[in-house]
Order: sequence, then structure tokens, then C-alpha cells
Amino acid sequence: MKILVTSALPYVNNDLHLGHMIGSVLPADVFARYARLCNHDVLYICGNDEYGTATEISALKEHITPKELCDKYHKIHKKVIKWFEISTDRFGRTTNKEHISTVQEIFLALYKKGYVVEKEIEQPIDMDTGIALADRYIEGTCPYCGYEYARGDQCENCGKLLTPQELINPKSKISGKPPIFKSNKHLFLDLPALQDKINDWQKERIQSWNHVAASITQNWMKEPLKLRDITRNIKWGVPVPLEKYKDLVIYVWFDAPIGYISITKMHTEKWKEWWMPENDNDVKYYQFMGKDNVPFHSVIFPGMLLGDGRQWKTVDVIHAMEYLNYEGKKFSKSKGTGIFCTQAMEYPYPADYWRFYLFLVAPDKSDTNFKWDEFVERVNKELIDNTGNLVRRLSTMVNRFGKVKPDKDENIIKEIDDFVDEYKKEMDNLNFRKALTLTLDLSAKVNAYFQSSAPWTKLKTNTDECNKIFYTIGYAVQRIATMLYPFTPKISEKIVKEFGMKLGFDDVGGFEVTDVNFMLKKMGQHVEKGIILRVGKIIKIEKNPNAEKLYVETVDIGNKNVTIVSGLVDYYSKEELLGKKIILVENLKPAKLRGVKSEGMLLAAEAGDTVEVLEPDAEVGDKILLQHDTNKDIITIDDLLSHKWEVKDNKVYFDDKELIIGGKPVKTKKVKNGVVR
Ligand code: B3M
Ligand code: ZN
Repeated sequence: MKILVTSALPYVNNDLHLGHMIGSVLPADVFARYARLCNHDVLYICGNDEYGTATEISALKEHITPKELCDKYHKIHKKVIKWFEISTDRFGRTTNKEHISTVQEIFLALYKKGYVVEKEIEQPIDMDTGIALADRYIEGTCPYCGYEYARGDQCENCGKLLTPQELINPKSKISGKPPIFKSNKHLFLDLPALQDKINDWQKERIQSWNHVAASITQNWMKEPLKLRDITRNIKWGVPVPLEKYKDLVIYVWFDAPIGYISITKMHTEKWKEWWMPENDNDVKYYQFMGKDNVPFHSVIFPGMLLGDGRQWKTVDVIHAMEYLNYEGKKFSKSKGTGIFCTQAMEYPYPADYWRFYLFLVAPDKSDTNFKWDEFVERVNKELIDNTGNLVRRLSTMVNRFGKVKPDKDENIIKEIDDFVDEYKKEMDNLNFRKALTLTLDLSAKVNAYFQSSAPWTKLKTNTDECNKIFYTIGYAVQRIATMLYPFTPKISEKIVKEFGMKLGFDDVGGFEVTDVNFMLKKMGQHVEKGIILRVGKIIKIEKNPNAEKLYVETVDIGNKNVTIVSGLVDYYSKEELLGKKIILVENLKPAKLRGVKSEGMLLAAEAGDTVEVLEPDAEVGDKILLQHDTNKDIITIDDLLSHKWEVKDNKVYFDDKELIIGGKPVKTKKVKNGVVR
């Protein structure tokens, strides 16, 4: 059977982070690799989504053309994709030469059938640049849940789709000023007219989608579908192929999914075998994406293809992920939270370790967390101690023993095969985490069998018995390597290479140690580098007995208490400070101040004679890592002060960026303009 796999096309100007990886690209890759193991004919397509306002604005900011911007970031994305061992058959771009014609063709087909209609709408325009803003370029408060940073297209917090007009206090993300709404003629996809077709289409397949994809879709379909605007007044997009609308381009969410088709066209002349198969059943099509992309794939894109009316292949199975958070916080470039892929590539760990852990915490049912401590522990214990040691022990023993001939311990083999069957079932149903855990369970079982059958006691006396034990363990190791392969491809390849075996579910022949190389390096404890700011609360305060102007404070920072010394006696009474939330520089080199050891320093704003302790609107224990150039785990006062700390209009800035902790900006009350120390 032909298996078509696509993962959502990342915006070219986004910095890919681990959440993007586990949201769409990694599950698609794992599935594609698994399907290839099962000898299916697989095509895995991904690439960059390049058109739209976002690109136009980023280019403006970087003083280059949109095309230059796309070229620059596409290169970086390609590097990331390669480093993470993503096995796309093609990682393309929506600015490829087939794209414009394919998009215009589908657009015209819909137009001719009357599924594209004209309407006049109000549009947000940026006051300073005059740019017509994409909805997500407006930010404001969500009218449904009150989230302050909701975007004009969707609230990231509650998931509701929004229009910029609905936002409370809308602001342009370019200028920070409220947008001007202006009336313009635009074209709309007539989803109400397509409603029945879409309903029937969904009914046939929704039961095989994962829970996240199905429930988001069902929610969406509760209300009748509305007209959806599909044009924009910007330059960087696919031109509308109609004279009357020649100033408009097609909205990026209309052209992007067609990228799956155009990138396939760039990849193979036989693209029709995938996208217009003779029988719909000749191809099974799987799509992978983060939850915010679901309606575009489960309603709008299929609606477009159904309306177009040709024999398009539409998606059979949709798999969507919830969000991965980073140590309890949303990934955010601007807030400095999370690990971005290019950063991950700088750690001394192979991609397989990241892949392995990411699947153990994959957010397939609810949001989950990336935690460094857990990452280190689970890789060391579950991958290296459990599976790694099994392979090493077998290798050492077989190296002494010599060639191992096929001779099975039937009972054990049956147990192993049961695990494999169970694993396949989970993989077929896209339950990747379960499949991976099963593999680790099998590994633990085989380790126990190794121990209890104690082949080392029989190496000289009972070679037949030894051969049987080794063969059985070798068989298991080959299966484990195969089962791990979608998740940790490089490690799996090394394992089978060690014994001259092949990956796959075919029979395992005899083997011997052919390549004594297998070693997995343990991860060290993770030490954060940079300036660590932590929210704490002053729970005890007294005067430093040796110094008039100094207080000694005990600060609760969530997981422990620390003692600090600060020169605030002239500015605050003890009572005023007790119970206050403060921002602590946590990794400052401890220093003795007049006989008392200070294990950090609190941040205060200063202007002339006024000193104000910074009080964050955040929870005790909240943290932010200001990475910047500091490549140290312990910093000095000089390191700290080598950066630019400022208060402007009651807002605090670190190196010209607003200081945000616990997701909220830090604000001052007394000091309007000044410095931070
Ligand atoms: N570029 C959104 C994203 O990167 C969008 C996906 C397009 S899939 C056709 O999350
Ligand atoms: Zn909301």
C-alpha cells in the first residue's frame, strides 16, 4: 500500500522549538519510519510555509526582501530537520515553482463553481507602516477567557478562533499601537455552501483520528460554518488570478496546505499517484500537526479540495498534539522560555536522546512538560541502563563465545513476538508513547532473562545451551532495535551493526559480533547557564548585626529558602519588606557582606534617591533565564552589571527587551524612569 505522510509546514520565520518538533514533525517521522519498516511505499512530505504577512514584516525588520528572508531561514530549518534525523522524502518550500500555479488552479476551480464570493470587510491596518495586518499580528485580551496575549486569529490559551475585532484592547504587533480598521473588498471561501460535503466527508473518517484532532473538529462543527476570507492586501503571497482583484494575494492559510501537493510535484513526476490515485484506497494519507492547526486540515482544506471537484486525495487520518511546555511554561522566544532546536543542537547529546525523551513526554492527550532533570534521568535509566546495557552485555559475551546459530527458546520467543504484535497495534493506531514504553518493558524483561539464565556459568560446559540463550537474546535485541528505530534511528542502526544483523520484522538469522563499537554516553546533570532570575518571597527579615544599613532576609524560592543581604534599611522598614514578592538573581556568586553570607541579590529600581524593590506579578518559584552572552553557571556582580538594565515608563528592560517573568511584564510604581541594580 502507498502511505502518504505530511507534517504541518512550519512558518519559515518561526524559530523551531522542541514543541514544534514533537507536535508535528517527529510523530510524522516516527510513523514514516515505521511504515517503511513494514515495507510500505511511503512518501513523507514537509517543508516551509513561506508566504504571508509574517514573512513580509520579518523582512521589513531585518531590512531584507521577503525572498531573502525565506532563503535564509529555510536553510536553518533544513539544518534542524537534518540534525534531528527527520526522514522527509522532501523538505520543500511553498515558494517553489509549482506552487503558484497549483494554488491558482484550485482557487479558480472553486471560483468557477461559485464557492468563492466577494464581500466588503473591515481590516486592521498598522498605523505606522500602513501594512494590512494578518489577524495574528494583532494582540489583545481574549473575550472568552481573558488571556492577555491572545492573537487576532486564535486564542492560544482557550483555543477559540477569533477575529481581530473581537479582541479587547487590540494592538498591532508591529507598532504596538491600536490598529485602524479599514473597509476593503475581499474574497471568501463559501464554507456554508460546502457544509454538507464537508459533513459527509468527516463522517467517514473522523472515528480514526486521534482524540485531540477529533474533539477539536467536533467542537468546530457544532456551529454552522461561516464564510472564510481568503485574500489579503499585501505583496508577499500568491496573486489572485483575476484581473478584477489583481491587487490582492491569496491568504497564507489557503495556499499553505496546497504546499503538500506542490512540494510533491517538485519531488516526483508521478505526483498524481499520490494526489489523484485511481482508487482512493490505493493511498492512505496521514497528517500530523499541533492542535492549533486542526480546523485548517479537518474542515477548510478538505472543503477546498471537495469544492474543486477533481479526484483529489484527502486526508484519511489526522493526528494532532496538545502543547509541550518547558519546565511549566509556554515556549516563547520573546519571553526567553524553552529550548529552540538550534540550541538543542549545541548540547553534547545526539538527536536520538532528544527524540527518545520527547516521545516519553509527548503531549498526545493533554499538555505536558519538558523537564531537564527528567530528560537526564530517563535517558540514563531507561535508554542507556536498560537497553544499552543489554546490548553491551550480549556483545561482550558473544564476542567470547563466537558465532551464534539460530536455535530458539520457543517460550521466550513467543513472549517477545507478543510484545512485537502489541507494539505494531499501538504504532498502527499512532499511540507512539505506548509503543515506546512497550519496547522498554520488553528490554527489561530480556535483561531479567539474561540474568536468570546466566549463560556465563555455562560458557565452557554447555555450548548448546549457551547458543540457545544467546540466540534468544540476540533475537530480542534485533526486535528491540527495530522497535526503537522509528524513535532512535541512529542508535538502532548501531545495535544491529554490532551483530551484523538487519533492522526489520523478518526472520533473524545467525549472528556474531562484527563491530565492537556500541556505547551510549550518559548524560550529565543539566546546569543552566546565563542569568537566572527567580521569584521569591521574603519570609524573615532582621538587621545585620554588623552593619547599620543592611538587612538579612530569608527568601522562600519555592524549593528552598536562601539568605540574602541587602542595603535597604534607608528605604524600607522591616514590616514593609516582610511578605513581599521579589526577584532574586539566583546564581550570583555568594559573597560575605559584613560577616553574613549572601546567596543572591534582589533586584531594585533606582532613580536618584528613590529605591523600589521590583515586585513581580508572578508565583513564587517562577523563573526566567536570561541567556544572552553569559556562558557561565555562576555569575558575578560585574557580569550582571555588564548588561543594560533600565526602567522606562514604569517598565523594566534588560538589554532593551522588556523583562517578563511568570509570563507577565515587571512593572514599577514609584520609579518611572531609572536603572535597575
Ligand atoms: N505554518 C502554522 C504553523 O507553522 C502553519 C502550518 C501550515 S500547514 C499547511 O504552526
Ligand atoms: Zn481565550
